[in-house]
Amino acid sequence: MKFFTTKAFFALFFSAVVLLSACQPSDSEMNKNPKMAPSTPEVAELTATITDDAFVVDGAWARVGMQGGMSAAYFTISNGLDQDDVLLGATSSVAQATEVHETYDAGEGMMGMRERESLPIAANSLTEFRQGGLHVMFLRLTEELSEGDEVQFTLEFENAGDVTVTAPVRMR
Ligand SMILES: [Cu+2]
Repeated sequence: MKFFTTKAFFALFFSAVVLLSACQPSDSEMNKNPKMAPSTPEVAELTATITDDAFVVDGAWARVGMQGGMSAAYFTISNGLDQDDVLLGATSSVAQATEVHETYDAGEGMMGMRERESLPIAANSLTEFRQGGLHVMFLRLTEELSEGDEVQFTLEFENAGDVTVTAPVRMR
């Protein structure tokens, strides 16, 4: 299930307009207890599984973007520890600003996105950053991101500390 049509999705990333229309509201972005029977299509599409006793960021990729423009990175946070954590922020050298964003239903068929300065990561949970949901946003790219490039960014967690992620750049 795709949350955006291709056209709307490109509008999100190549337009300065943050709000856009004709998108379906975002469902749950945190999929807790994925070992249980999936209750939504989003959970059913999850390919990552929780690794016991490990804290892993997996499956990362980033969207192509023009210098001065925007891009975003997607990945899955697998917290197989028995300890809750908190994502406090993200940094990178490819953009003048790197932020943790969530997509939200702004009402009247509009979708918006906004920064999450503190995102709880529950013990024994999978948190999927995906198109139309949570993402790491690169604002004002300092270089062009082309297909085949790799982007590095660092996620800052309260307990897990800094986790540096390498993400291949793709169109979609
Ligand atoms: Cu964003």
